[in-house]
Amino acid sequence: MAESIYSNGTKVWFEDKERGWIPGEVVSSSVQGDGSVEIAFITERQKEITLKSTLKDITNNTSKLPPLSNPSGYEQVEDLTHLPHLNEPSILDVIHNRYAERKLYTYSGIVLVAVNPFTDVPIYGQDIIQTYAGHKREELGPHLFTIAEEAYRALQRDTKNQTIIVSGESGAGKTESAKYIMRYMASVKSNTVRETTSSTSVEHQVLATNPILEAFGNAKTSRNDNSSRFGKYIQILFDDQSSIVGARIRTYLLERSRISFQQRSERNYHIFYQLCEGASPEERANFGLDSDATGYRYLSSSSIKIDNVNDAANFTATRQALAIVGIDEEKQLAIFRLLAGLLHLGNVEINHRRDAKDAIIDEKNDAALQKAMELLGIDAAEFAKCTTKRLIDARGEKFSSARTMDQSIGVRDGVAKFIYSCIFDWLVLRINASLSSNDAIQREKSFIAVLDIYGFEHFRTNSFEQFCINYANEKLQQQFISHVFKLEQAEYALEAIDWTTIDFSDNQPCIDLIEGKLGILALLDEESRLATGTDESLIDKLNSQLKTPEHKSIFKDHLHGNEAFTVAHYAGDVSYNIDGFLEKNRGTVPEEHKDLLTSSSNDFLREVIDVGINIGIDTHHGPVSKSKAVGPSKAVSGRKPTQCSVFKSSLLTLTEALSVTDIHYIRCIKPNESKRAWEFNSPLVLSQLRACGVVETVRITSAGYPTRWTYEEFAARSILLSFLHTAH
Ligand code: AOV
Ligand code: MG
Repeated sequence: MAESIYSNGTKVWFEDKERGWIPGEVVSSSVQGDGSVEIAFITERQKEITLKSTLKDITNNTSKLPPLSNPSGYEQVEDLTHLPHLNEPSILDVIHNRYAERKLYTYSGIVLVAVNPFTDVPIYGQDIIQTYAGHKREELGPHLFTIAEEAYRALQRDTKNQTIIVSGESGAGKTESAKYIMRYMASVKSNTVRETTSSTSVEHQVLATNPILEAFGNAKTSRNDNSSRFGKYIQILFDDQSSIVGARIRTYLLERSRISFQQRSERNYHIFYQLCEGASPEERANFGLDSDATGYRYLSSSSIKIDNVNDAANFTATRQALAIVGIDEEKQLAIFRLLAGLLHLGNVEINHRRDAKDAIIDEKNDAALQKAMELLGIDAAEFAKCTTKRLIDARGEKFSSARTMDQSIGVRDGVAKFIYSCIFDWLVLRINASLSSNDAIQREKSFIAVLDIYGFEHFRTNSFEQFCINYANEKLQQQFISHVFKLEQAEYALEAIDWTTIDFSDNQPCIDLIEGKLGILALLDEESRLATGTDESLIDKLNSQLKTPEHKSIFKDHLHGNEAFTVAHYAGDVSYNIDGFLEKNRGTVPEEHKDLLTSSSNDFLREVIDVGINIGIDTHHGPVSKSKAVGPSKAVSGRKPTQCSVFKSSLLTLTEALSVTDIHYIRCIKPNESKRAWEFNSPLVLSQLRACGVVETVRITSAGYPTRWTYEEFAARSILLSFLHTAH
């Protein structure tokens, strides 16, 4: 009986380098004298292949024979778990077929798979939102809105908090998806509410947070023209009538290095270009701003323009959004004044004395210094002095020692990064103050949160930032694995189904390597706290302590010896260049500069710095739960918190917060590397499906017991299986 699974004409899949998988067909099959089956196939490339297997392996689905393709009618199933043959090529084929028909979304059990169209698609309008409102998942095709609607219904039904986690690699479409979901939440409530909605309604305020945070926290990278350089967890707060009453935002580690340096073809944060392009003549005069962004060192290393992006128009949009969340014209100008100050600061010339390495700034003649300090409200001579000299306090005796040119440049850029991240912190704090006011918190009954972090990154050169970003993605992956796989296993156990645990790639070893007691983060922090620590001593330490049998498969030898270390992530190996790790992790500015900033004559700068310092030199802010709604969590006293220690603890808080909500998953897929509309690169998609666990989720179900089958379907299938078992 079993060989009839591979009878003449049966369609199968063959692996193919170029296309991932190609169709093939059985041309003959025969049972041999020894009881094995010999099957001949022909592939779409007209190649003939003959393979052998035992009957037992065929029936147990453990043969090395090519996977079966599905009967017609299943080419575009809406839910992959409904496929009679649940295998990788079939999954890929369905997603591909649907994409070719302009269907971006497919369910894979509890996960919604979303493939980026890289072009505008008319499927997110108000009419569509209203179509999805109030409908169950089965009634309409897969869509972001079905997930949003499910979360909304669950909130109404159980008043249990909900989280929608959007994941996927850089440029896959997370931020766009998150925005559509937020828009759905803001407009799904009955029409009557929408009609009375004014431009300052709470729904509008919630939506206005997007252009603001994107202007200040997104930038063009080589992978995505609008790449999020921070993580965002936004809770949309609902009252007992399921109406929106506010929102609460928490952000995660904004990339700072971008302020002073960008890789080729990348940009600084959008807001700088918006300001240069969009400021009025009067503002320009006030800030001494040149409309030509190439005149600024912090902007000029990058490409200045992005195709199809109008920075001036976006500047108007950013300002409108700021006004909507209650940041008035005066405060806006105060922000822009600081940003202009940073651009001038970057242009401060730092040289070294002809006869020595000592750094010098020509404070009297450096126009950039004068302008920068005027805008920032700091004494130019003082700034020049402590930037080029270090003040040393040796048991009450004070003297100064010269910094080298490179050290001074590092200090100058460090100050710029610090001010910028304080501005970002201030913005988030302000947005939270207006969107989660006491009144909103009083009325808050439950929330729907959307998590949109930076996606997995693998550039030609990867540094501290990529390490943190990929670590965050590992944490999410871990969360996903424990949720889906462990839950499903538990479900099988409940149903008393005897099945052997199916292997799935657990990323716990990688998490252990990173955050374990003597892992990378611990060693990085230890070295960062040593006055004598350098990047070289760090990599030596990593190599000597982590090259152990325990970490062997995860912490890999690197070809370039001591320049980098390689981590085998769930989504692929990444080599991190050690250059700058320590400095970026320390993330501090010298005390003298902190003093200068906190005693600035620019009131707004003092306010902003105060926020940044109180938050613990980081973006670890915005309470996650109502009970903790007491404002920013202060830095742990004593030791200065490092960037990665703050990041680690904020991810821990996030994981805890997620665990007490119902979770919905959206997995975004990037179909091609060149951002081309409707182009589907099968191997690329396959590698993402594999990495993120979609294939594995299905593989578990393919063992024979899809959890979402009805009892009848399940029973029918079990009977069929037992029939096959007894047939040989
Ligand atoms: P990401 O958030 O996943 O990357 P984005 O959401 O910024 O990626 O998407 C990247 C680009 O893809 C967008 O700028 C759009 O041009 C396009 N895009 C994505 N989704 C859609 C959609 N549904 N419809 C039309 N175009 C879309 V990163 O933030 O880099 O990890 O750190
Ligand atoms: Mg994004």
